[in-house]
Amino acid sequence: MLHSHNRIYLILFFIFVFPANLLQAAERPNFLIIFTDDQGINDVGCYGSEIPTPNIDQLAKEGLLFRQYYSASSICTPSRFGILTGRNPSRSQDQLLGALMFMSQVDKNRGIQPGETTIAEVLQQNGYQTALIGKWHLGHGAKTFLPTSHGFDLFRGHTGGCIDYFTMTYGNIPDWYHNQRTVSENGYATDLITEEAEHFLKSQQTEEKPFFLFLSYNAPHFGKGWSPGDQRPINIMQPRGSDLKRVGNIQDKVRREFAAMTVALDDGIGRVMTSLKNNGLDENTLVIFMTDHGGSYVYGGSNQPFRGAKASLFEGGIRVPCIMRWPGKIQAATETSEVTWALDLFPSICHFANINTDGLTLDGLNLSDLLTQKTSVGTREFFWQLGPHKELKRGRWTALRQGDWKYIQNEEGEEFIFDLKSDPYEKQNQITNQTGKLNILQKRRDELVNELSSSIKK
Ligand SMILES: [Ca+2]
Repeated sequence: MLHSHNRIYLILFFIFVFPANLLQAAERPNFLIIFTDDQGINDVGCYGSEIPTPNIDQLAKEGLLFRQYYSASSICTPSRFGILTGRNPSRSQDQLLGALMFMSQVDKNRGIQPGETTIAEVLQQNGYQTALIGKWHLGHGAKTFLPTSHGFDLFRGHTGGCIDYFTMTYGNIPDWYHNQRTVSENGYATDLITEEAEHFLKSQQTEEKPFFLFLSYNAPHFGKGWSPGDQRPINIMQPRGSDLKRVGNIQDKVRREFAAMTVALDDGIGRVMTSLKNNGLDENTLVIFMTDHGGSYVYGGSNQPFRGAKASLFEGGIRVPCIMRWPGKIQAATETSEVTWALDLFPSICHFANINTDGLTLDGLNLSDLLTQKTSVGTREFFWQLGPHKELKRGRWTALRQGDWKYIQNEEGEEFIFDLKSDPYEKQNQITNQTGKLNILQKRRDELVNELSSSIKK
């Protein structure tokens, strides 16, 4: 039997010399979220697109492909707020229900506020190394809005909704950051983001901490060039000539340009996955590929056969491609039609990182059993809201999915009810023959609007 002093020394040894969190650190997984911009469900090869995306398709061959996965919004800023906070964007302090505009004076004072808790912050506090590479779009006026103020050890990328792919400026304003400072870079934005990710992954070989990398490509979103004649920024497609040749079979000019920007993105994803493997990290990393919302037809995207697009709440705006890959944990080459959304990532990641989320108000579910054992997540209820946006001439939308039923009210006040089980492409509006259902869903929508806005953190 140990002498009581010895026993105390032994206990102290285990607490201080052999800390439990070091043991856990070796076992805890890394997380890599590959987040693309305005890439619709018909803009990914393995979902049926004519655009070749062999590297994204490879993720599906090695992982789980989601058929009913939703983004938190059909617009960039609220979608990003949702995925990073695990909370419905309607709960955001600044009511981030539309796109933050880089040139707007009002939006210099709006963004993700210091009181909001991000997944990066929680992981950082629990011993993870955290990085955001690429697009932010959650605030750009003050340091308090930058990723480094919201849990990211490293930020390399841009704060606005898009960038000139060749000059790393928004129009003619520099918007390429290294942490809290703008830096000048030459190259092609998609490649710079890829190279930065490769650099980060290489550094992880010798890093004791597990990592969380939010790899947020701006592609295949249009670029923001500068019109010298008008002296103002303009939206332009920015493919490279060499990439255009690879998709020369696509007849429509804008679609071809979008496809060229998409193949460059897919190359980048391939390089990042190679880097993950070459650095011996891929077995212990959960890789999540998804897009921020549906594509815009004006700029070459496609959500066929689903109805609607970016900035609408029909399925085409919010039902997005999503693939998760984790060798040995998630079965390869599988699919699921379980109804899930971006807000499920926060609690799922915390589960795998062994972090307690008690005390946080989260709007998603832990998907760990679905991922590793294909357990059903049951019936879900999702609510989306888009705010009016004068500059972009957009109005307010709300939508509610309850089980297979979906209610939508669009910016003109028109209402729709669809049974997604029999009508996933939202062709049969059942507003006249489902009046009972209409009343239930309208009432629940009203409740959620009030409940979520009253829960805003002050
Ligand atoms: Ca977007």
